[in-house]
Amino acid sequence: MDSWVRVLVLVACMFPALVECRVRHYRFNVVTKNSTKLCSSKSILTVNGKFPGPTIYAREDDTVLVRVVNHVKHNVSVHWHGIRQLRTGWSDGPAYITQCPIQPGQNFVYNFTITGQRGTLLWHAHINWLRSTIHGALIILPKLGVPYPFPTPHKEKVIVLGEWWKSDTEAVINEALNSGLAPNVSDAHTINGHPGPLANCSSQDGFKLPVESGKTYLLRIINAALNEELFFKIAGHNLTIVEVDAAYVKPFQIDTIVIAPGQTTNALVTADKKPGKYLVAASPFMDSPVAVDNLTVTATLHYTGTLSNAPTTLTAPPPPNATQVANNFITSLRSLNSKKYPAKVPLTVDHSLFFTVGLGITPCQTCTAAANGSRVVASINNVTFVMPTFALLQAHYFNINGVFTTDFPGNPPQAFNYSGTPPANLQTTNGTKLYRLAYNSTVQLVLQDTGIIAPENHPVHLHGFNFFVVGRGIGNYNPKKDPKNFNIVDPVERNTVGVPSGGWTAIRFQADNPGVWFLHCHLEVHTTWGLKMAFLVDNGKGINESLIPPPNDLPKC
Ligand SMILES: *[C@@H]1O[C@H](CO)[C@@H](O)[C@H](O)[C@H]1NC(C)=O
Ligand SMILES: *[C@@H]1O[C@H](CO)[C@@H](O)[C@H](O)[C@H]1NC(C)=O
Ligand SMILES: *[C@@H]1O[C@H](CO)[C@@H](O)[C@H](O)[C@H]1NC(C)=O
Ligand SMILES: *[C@@H]1O[C@H](CO)[C@@H](O)[C@H](O)[C@H]1NC(C)=O
Ligand SMILES: *[C@@H]1O[C@H](CO)[C@@H](O)[C@H](O)[C@H]1NC(C)=O
Ligand SMILES: *[C@@H]1O[C@H](CO)[C@@H](O)[C@H](O)[C@H]1NC(C)=O
Ligand SMILES: *[C@@H]1O[C@H](CO)[C@@H](O)[C@H](O)[C@H]1NC(C)=O
Ligand SMILES: *[C@@H]1O[C@H](CO)[C@@H](O)[C@H](O)[C@H]1NC(C)=O
Ligand SMILES: *[C@@H]1O[C@H](CO)[C@@H](O)[C@H](O)[C@H]1NC(C)=O
Ligand SMILES: *[C@@H]1O[C@H](CO)[C@@H](O)[C@H](O)[C@H]1NC(C)=O
Ligand SMILES: *[C@@H]1O[C@H](CO)[C@@H](O)[C@H](O)[C@H]1NC(C)=O
Ligand SMILES: *[C@@H]1O[C@H](CO)[C@@H](O)[C@H](O)[C@H]1NC(C)=O
Ligand SMILES: [Cu+2]
Repeated sequence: MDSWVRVLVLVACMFPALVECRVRHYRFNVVTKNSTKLCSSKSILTVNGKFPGPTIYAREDDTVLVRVVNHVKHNVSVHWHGIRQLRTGWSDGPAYITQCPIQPGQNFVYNFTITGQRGTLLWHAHINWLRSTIHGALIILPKLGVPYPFPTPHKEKVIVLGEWWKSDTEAVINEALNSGLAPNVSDAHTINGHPGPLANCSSQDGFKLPVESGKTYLLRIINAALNEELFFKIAGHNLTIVEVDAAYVKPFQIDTIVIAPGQTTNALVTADKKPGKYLVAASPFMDSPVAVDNLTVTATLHYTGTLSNAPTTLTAPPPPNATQVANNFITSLRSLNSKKYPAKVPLTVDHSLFFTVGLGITPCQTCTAAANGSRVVASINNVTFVMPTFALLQAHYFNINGVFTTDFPGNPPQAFNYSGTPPANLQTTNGTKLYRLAYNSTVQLVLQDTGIIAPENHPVHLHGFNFFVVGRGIGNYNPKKDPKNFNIVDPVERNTVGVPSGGWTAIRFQADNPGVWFLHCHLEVHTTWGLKMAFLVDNGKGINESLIPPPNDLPKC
C-alpha cells in the first residue's frame, strides 16, 4: 500500500461510525502545553497537546493499538480504565503493577481487544498525579449493526469532568508527602477543560452544549477528577440513565447524578423545554467533614436559535453533604439484565473477603512540626501498600522473588467498631502484599469504611474485572443479617464503586482473568497514601486461560 493510503486507512479507523476496521490505531504523544485556565499560565502535561486528551473510538470486538510516546521529563504510563484486558494484563497500565514506566524518550504500544463491553470508559495516566491532565474518553460502540437497547439518540456528546489546580499537581502532592499533611485542595473544576464563568476569568467562558428542540442526546459523562466525587445536573431537564461503567442499566429518570472519579454515566437528555439557555452544573459530593474544593463549575445547554443575550435558566447544585441526593441515584441503579445482556452474578462464593478501607497515622521524623511527628497514611486491612520498584506482573511472570508476598490478609487483623470510635493506636503495617486467587474462582468482597481520622466515601476501583454491587449499608457490615438482603438478580455492574462514608458495600466477581490486578481507592490522595493492594490470579488450563507472553517493547525498570 502507498504510505499515504495507509495513513488514510489508519486515520479512518479512528472513526468506527464511518468504516469497519477490526484494528484501531492511535498515537499518543505525551507533550507539555502552556495553559491559561483560571487566567494564569502554567505548563501542563497533555496527550497530543489536548486537555482533555483525544477520545478513543472503537467497537466491541475491535483490537486497539495505542503507541504512547513520552516526550516529557516525567515517567509515564497509561491505564485504559474499565477495559477487561482479558489475558493482556501487560497493557493495563498502572506503573509498577503491570509495567515499568515509559521513561523520557521511550515509547510503548498498548495492544488490547475489547470483549463483551460497550459504552463509555476513560483512559488516564497511572503514575503519581499525572492523570490530573493526562486523561480522555474511551468509547466502545456496539458491534456494527447492533442497536443500543434504548432509543437511538440524535447525537452523542462526551462530557469530561475534571479538577484544576493553579499549581503544578506534582508539586502539590510532593509538598504533602514532605509535610505529612493533606495536600492542597483544587482551585476549580472543569467541564471539557473549561473552568466556567464562576472561576472569574473573563477569557474563560464555560462549555456550551448546543441542542435542537425536540431532539434527544446521549451524554457520555466521565469523572476524571483526582479527589472529588461530583454531582451533575441540568436546569429544568431530567436525565434518563442508560449505562454506567460500560454496562447497560435499566433506564430511569433522575434530575441529579453523582459520579466518582473513574466512574462514567451515559444519560439521555431530550431538548423538550422552552427554547433558551439552561445551566449545567457540576459540584462536589463529600459526605464527611473533609475539606473539598466546593466550587461549582457550570456550562450551558443552548437551544439552537436562542439569542446570545437571552437569560439562562439557573439551577442550584446540591450542597456537598447532600447524601440523600447521592443515594437516590446510587440506589436506583440496576443491571439491564435482559436476555441479550444478562447479569452474570456469581451465585456461589469461593473466597469471602472482608477489607477495611480508611486512613491511619505513622511516625515521621522528617515531617513538619504541624504534623506532630507523624504523617497521614491509608490502608486496606491495616496494610499500607508499599509501591515496588519493579513491576509486579513481570515479577510474577518471570518468577522473580523478593518483589512481593502473597500474604495479604482476607480479613482485618483486629476487629473494632469500624464505623464508631476508632482504636487508640492508629498505626498501620506496610508491605507489598498480594491476595492470590485460583483461575475462575468466585469472590465476594465486603469493603468497610473505617472512621479513622474521618469517615469518608472511598470510590474503590478494581482493574481487570467488572463486579456486581450486591449490597450496601451504613454502619458495620453484619455477616449474618446483611447477606439476606443482597441483590443477586440484577445488581449494577461496574468497575468503580463508592464505599459509603461510615458504611460498607459488597461486590462479587469471577476471577476469570489471569494476571496481577490492582484494587485501589480512586481518590488519588488516598492511593498515594497507600489505600491499594493487588490480586494475583493464576493461569487456568491451557493457553486460552493463561496470560499471554509479554510484548517485546515492554518498558524495563
Ligand atoms: C510557555 O510559557 C513559558 C513561560 O511562560 C514560555 O517561556 C514558553 O515560550 C511558552 N511556550 C509555548 C509553547 O508557548
Ligand atoms: C497485539 O497482540 C496480539 C496478541 O494478543 C498479537 O497477535 C498482535 O501481533 C499484536 N499486535 C501488535 C501490533 O503488536
Ligand atoms: C498550598 O497552599 C498553601 C496555602 O495556601 C500555599 O502556601 C502553598 O504554596 C500551596 N502549595 C502548592 C504546591 O501550591
Ligand atoms: C468570583 O467572583 C464572585 C463575585 O465577586 C465571588 O463571589 C466568587 O467567590 C469568585 N470566585 C472565585 C473562584 O474566585
Ligand atoms: C424528573 O423525573 C422525576 C422522577 O421520575 C419526576 O418526578 C419529575 O417530574 C421529572 N421532572 C421533569 C422536569 O421531567
Ligand atoms: C465551601 O467554601 C466556603 C467558602 O469558599 C467555605 O467557607 C466552606 O468551608 C467550604 N465548605 C466545605 C465543605 O469545604
Ligand atoms: C449540610 O451542611 C450544612 C452546612 O454546613 C448543615 O447546615 C446541614 O445540616 C448539613 N446537612 C446534613 C444532611 O448533614
Ligand atoms: C497536632 O497536635 C495539636 C495539639 O494536640 C493538634 O491541635 C493538631 O490537630 C495536631 N495536628 C495533627 C495534624 O494531628
Ligand atoms: C495495625 O498494625 C499496627 C502495627 O502492627 C498495630 O500497632 C495496630 O494495632 C494495627 N491496627 C489495627 C486496627 O489492626
Ligand atoms: C514500613 O514500615 C516500617 C516500620 O514501621 C518503616 O520503617 C518503613 O519506613 C515503612 N516503609 C514505607 C515505605 O513506608
Ligand atoms: C467459570 O466458573 C463458572 C461458574 O462459576 C462456570 O460457569 C464457567 O464455565 C467457568 N469458566 C471456565 C472458563 O472455566
Ligand atoms: C523512572 O522510572 C525508572 C524505572 O523504574 C526509575 O529508575 C527512575 O528513577 C524513574 N524516574 C523518576 C524521575 O521517577
Ligand atoms: Cu479513598
